[in-house]
This record gives sequence, structure tokens and C-alpha cells, in this order.
Amino acid sequence: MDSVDLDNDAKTFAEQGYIGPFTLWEPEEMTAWWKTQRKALLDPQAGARKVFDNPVNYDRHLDIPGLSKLITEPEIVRRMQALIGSDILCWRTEFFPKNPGDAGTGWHQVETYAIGETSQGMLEATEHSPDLPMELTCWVAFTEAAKDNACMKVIPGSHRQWRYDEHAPMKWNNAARDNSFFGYNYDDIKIDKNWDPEQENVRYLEMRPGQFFIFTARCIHGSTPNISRRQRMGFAIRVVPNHVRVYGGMTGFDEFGHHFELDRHGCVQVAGEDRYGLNRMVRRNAWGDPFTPVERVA
Ligand SMILES: O=C(O)CCC(=O)C(=O)O
Ligand SMILES: [Fe+2]
Repeated sequence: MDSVDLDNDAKTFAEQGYIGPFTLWEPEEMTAWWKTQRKALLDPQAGARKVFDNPVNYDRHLDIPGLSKLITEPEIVRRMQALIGSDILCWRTEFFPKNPGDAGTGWHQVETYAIGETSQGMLEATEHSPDLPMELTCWVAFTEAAKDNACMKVIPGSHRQWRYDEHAPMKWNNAARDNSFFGYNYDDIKIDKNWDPEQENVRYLEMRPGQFFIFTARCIHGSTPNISRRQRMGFAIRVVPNHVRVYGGMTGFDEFGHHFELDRHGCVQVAGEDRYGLNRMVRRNAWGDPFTPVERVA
């Protein structure tokens, strides 16, 4: 395990917009664990409990016990706390598979997740502080992610300047492969169409299975194409401080050509407590699974 220097993490994060990679588990441990989770994901009983009735694997931490434990791992969560404060909820998890031959994820930058057809963000901060970001993602490598199989890439410091207008409308195109975010072309919403990242400013975050890094999605990021014969699997844990309203006023949304109905969605407190009561929360039963609604705190 890495030694933890949380003060230093906060400083590095302020400069770069991300911290890591760090080691959660050794490669053998992650590889064995992921094999078990894969089976659980294919289990039809778990499938029936899925929050969203579509093929996109959002929020499987709400029905797969291993994933619901992962999002509260102290090694991850205490680093998040050093960056955005003690009270943190997880509002979404996402799988990011990259199969051999898949294109890399194009450069993009968001904050409120106003992705796609709607210009309304999914996240709304109710408190504003110039120094604290309103969202974080922890990207965990379930497999190796090297330069030849879709490792993540970032532009350190790019979180300080908006290069993309996330509120501008962007059409989803299933056939769009290159330079895209799974069918969304962020070039459409580039503020200065002539701007492109300088190659010398790009950092490649190669990771072994079991490593992770934490970033604000304001930090411009993407991934390399998978030109190898190995699948790469990333898992994004998206969190916000409790003062952020999640999916405010929405009953559903459309993304990646699918509809997501929010009636079964809930946020999970992964650290600290909810002093705001802004969001529908769910919690694990004593036996760990499945999640059940928590009474609203008024
Ligand atoms: O895994 C990828 O290629 C992209 C991940 C990403 O953009 C994210 O986690 O926000
Ligand atoms: Fe992203």
C-alpha cells in the first residue's frame, strides 16, 4: 500500500486536477476479485435488481455487493475527503470497457454532467467555494491499462480553464468512433475550435490491475486506443460533497441512445454524513445487499 500524505494530495490536486495513480490492491488480488465480480454481473438475479432497465451498466454498486463495498474502500475515500471535505456521496458508477481494436476516448471536460441532448446539468452545487471542486471521479483499473490498451490520459492543470462548453447541445451518433466519448463528439462543443492539447502537456496514466487515480472531470481527460489483444476494464466511482443536488427535478434522462428512468436511483453516503437532505439516499441492509431507501432528513 502507498504511504498516504493527504496534505500533499490536496496540493498536488490543486495544481494538476488529479492525484495518483495509487495502489488499492496488488494485481493478483484485483484480478481474482474482478473474476468474481464478472460472474456476479452476469447473474440474472442481480440483473433483475438493476437500477436502470437498459444495457448500460450504470450504478451496479447498488446491486452487486463487491462493488458496493469497493466504493467505500478507505484507501479511496479518505483521499477524496482530503480533496472535497468529509461528507461525500456516490451518485453514479460506470464501467468503461475497451476491447481490442476500440478507439480511445476523445478529450473531454465536464463538471455538472450536462452530457448529450440536455443542456441541464445532472449536478448542481448549492454552495460555492473557489478552492473546492464540486465533483470527483475515482477511476479504478480492474485490468491492466497500459499505453497500448487504452490507458487514461490527462492534461495536468487544465481544470482551471474551460475549453469545452458542457452546456452546448451535442448529438449522440452511434457510428462516431474516433475522437469521441462513446458516440458524443466533444469537438462539437469546443469553445475555441482551433484549440488542441499540446502533445508535450499530455500525461499517460498507465496502471496495473488494482491501481486507481482521482480526478475532477474539469481536468481534460481521455484514453488511448486499444491496439493490443487485451481487454481493458476501468470502473469510475463518481462522488460529490453532500451540498450538491443530484438529478435535481429530473425523473429520467437520455444518454448513449438509451433512456434512464430515475425512480429506483439513490445516492450512497460513502463517508461522513448527510446534513443537507437534498438527495434521495439508499443504504445497504445489515446483510449487505440490496440497497434500500433511507428516510429523507427533511
Ligand atoms: O475510460 C475511459 O476511456 C474514459 C473514462 C472517463 O472519461 C471518465 O471516467 O470520466
Ligand atoms: Fe470522462
